[in-house]
Amino acid sequence: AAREREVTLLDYGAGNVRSVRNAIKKLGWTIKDVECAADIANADKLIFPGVGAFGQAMTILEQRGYTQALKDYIQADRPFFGICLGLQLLFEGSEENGGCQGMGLIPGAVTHFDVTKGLPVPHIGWNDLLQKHPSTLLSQVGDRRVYFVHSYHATPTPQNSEWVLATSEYGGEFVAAVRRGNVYATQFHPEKSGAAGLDVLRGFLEPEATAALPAPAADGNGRPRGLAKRVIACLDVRANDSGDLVVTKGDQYDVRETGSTGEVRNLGMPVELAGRYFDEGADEVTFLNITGFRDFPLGDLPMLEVLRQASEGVFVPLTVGGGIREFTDSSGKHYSALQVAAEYFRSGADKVSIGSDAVYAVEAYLAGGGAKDGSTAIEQISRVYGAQAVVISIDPRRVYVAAPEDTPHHTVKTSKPGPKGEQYCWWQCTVKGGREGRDVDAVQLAKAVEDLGAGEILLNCIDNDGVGQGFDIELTDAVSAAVTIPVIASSGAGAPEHFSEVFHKTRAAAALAAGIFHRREVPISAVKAHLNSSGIPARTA
Ligand code: 1PR
Repeated sequence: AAREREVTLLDYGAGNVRSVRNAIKKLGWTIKDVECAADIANADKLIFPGVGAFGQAMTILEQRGYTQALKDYIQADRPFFGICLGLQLLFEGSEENGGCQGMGLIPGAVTHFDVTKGLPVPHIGWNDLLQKHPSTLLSQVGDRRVYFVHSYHATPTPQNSEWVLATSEYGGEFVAAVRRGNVYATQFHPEKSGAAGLDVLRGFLEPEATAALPAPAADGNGRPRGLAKRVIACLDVRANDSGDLVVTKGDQYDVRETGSTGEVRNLGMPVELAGRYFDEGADEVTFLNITGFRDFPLGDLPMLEVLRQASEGVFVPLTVGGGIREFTDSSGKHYSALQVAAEYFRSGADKVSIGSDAVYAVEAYLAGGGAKDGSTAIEQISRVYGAQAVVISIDPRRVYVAAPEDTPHHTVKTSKPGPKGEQYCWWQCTVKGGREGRDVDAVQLAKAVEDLGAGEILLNCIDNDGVGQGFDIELTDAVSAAVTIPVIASSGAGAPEHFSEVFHKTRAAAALAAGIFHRREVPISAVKAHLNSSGIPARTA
């Protein structure tokens, strides 16, 4: 017999389900892993977090003999909770991977978001739920948003209406949660949806203790609705001169104190700060291992440990960057970029961010006339973990020219003329933490990495970093208008107004800041309140 407070987890090894495990543990439950089809049949409660691509997931389930066991379990109305792909697989089929069959339990097909509607795809971030019925699963969520990350979605139809528990809006209505009897599934990630998400998981695990409240009114008390613009807290991490990993912060990428000591600035401990930002309402937390370009990250066990510890208590998405590239260590052992990334995912990262290596990959891509051979880190990680798991961090620096003809690069007419009165500028990509400029511009890089399979762009700006005078609007506008994938504006936030400015004037989907949060100059809640009062949707709970 199953032990009390034990839930069975179907992890078919295609991606990171560490955060689901952490969330279950946080609620005081233990996990039994499915090792054979009989474990599915014998489960009291089964959680199925789908990760990776649709076709690959179906193939693995088939090979292990799980498909029939799952169908039988669900058709017998036993307690089941599918997450993300774990919802999509219940439908008849998906357009993903050129078309594949699903389990066929719910009528309808899973399709790609329509990119012609001008919305960034993947759909990443915190969105509102439109609850169709009262339920123990969702009613505790109330009016709070939940976290989505996906490029494909199911659509509510008259044929599947008996299943649809909640929908969400993104260029049209899509299925956010389904339910029939004891069978539930959500397109969103409860394990990444903060306190609201933990309430959803509790609603599944402990339905007897959870009341089905009436669905909240859809007007949200008049606040702006829909996909929230994300506010991300960033922790630049490196070893200080005594070898401890600390959160540091530079001005224009210089992280050392001025004056005779020249020490690496220390703004706190990474795990502690990540926990603080989760409590204060950050929509995501990003760790950048800023010396990763020279140190081998798998040799950097403290960073993996930071991630493990942070992910135990932080239930919003975690991104980690720095040193994601192939590497041969001193003993001659070779690691692919995919292996390095896999280690970060296993330790609790939801996304990895690639900096220098993306610039080299794009140089080769441009030299080859845009040919793709699948060998770059971006392609490899995107293929296995999905585009949404691959963020490209760009470190550009402004270069002034008198006229567009003076450079082959993408220029804009700038409102901030250069030192010699130059009217135009472009943004040069750099590698190694800004130490070396390359012959690639930020717009070129963004388009190329999108084509190579990246899911998101973290757009820093060396000139504005740490200056506190606002984001580089011209840069953010140029890059976010050039790609479909979401762009995170970064560098220069000094006040809540800088966030509303970048969202009003550009297509940025998120904005990231470091210094103002570390120094407690502006609370995250003040940024969110300001955004909402400016008519920009922001998640406040
Ligand atoms: O090249 O793949 O090993 O990745 C290295 C990563 O480390 C890149 O993502 C790169 O941006 C980052 N990095 C390298 N050196 C520095 C540095 O500061 N010396 N930090 C660095 C980048 C920029 C932002 C910062 C924002 C907001 N820091 O992360 O947090 O500018 O700051 P603000 O709000 O205080 O203005 P690879």
